[in-house]
Amino acid sequence: MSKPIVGILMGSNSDWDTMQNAAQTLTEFGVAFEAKVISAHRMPDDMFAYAETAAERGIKAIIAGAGGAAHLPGMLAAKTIVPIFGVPVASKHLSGEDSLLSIVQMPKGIPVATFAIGDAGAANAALHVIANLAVNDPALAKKLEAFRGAQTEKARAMNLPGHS
Ligand code: RP5
Repeated sequence: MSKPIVGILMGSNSDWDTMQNAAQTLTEFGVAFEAKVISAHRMPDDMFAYAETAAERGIKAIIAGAGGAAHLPGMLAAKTIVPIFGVPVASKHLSGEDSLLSIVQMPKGIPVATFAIGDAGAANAALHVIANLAVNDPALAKKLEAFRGAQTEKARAMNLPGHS
C-alpha cells in the first residue's frame, strides 16, 4: 500500500455514507489516501494534532466533511497550510444548509474550498484534489482527461423516451 497523500476526515461515522464518494473517486484514480473520523467538537486535540503533522507526513490535501455546526474544515484550515476541501454533509434538521454555511463563510485569510452538500460535493472535492495533483503528474492528468471524455460520451448517448 503506498503512503497516503490525501486525508479524508469526517466528524462522525454517520458522515461516511457521503464521504465514501470521495474515497471511491480517489480509489478510481489510484490516489493513495487515509480516511478517519476526527470530530472537531468531540476530539479537538486529535484534530489539532492531525493538522499540525499532516504536511510533514506527506499529506498534500485534506478533504474534510461534517454536518450541522460543521467546524472541522475551518479549524483544520486554521492549523495547517495544507489545502482544505470542505464537504457539507446533509444534517437531520436543516438538510445541510447549516453545514454549507458553516464551512463556506470563512474569514478572509483562512480559505476552505467548499463543495456542494452531499454525495456530489464529496465526489467533486476528490476530483478537485485530483485536478490539483494532476498539475504536476502527467499520468494523473491523462486519467482525468479520460474520465471527462467518458462523461461527455455518456451524456451524448443519452436518449429521451420518444425523442431519439
Ligand atoms: C457532526 O455532527 C458530524 O460531522 C455529523 O455530520 C453530525 C452528527 O454526528 P453524529 O451524531 O451522527 O455522530 O459533528
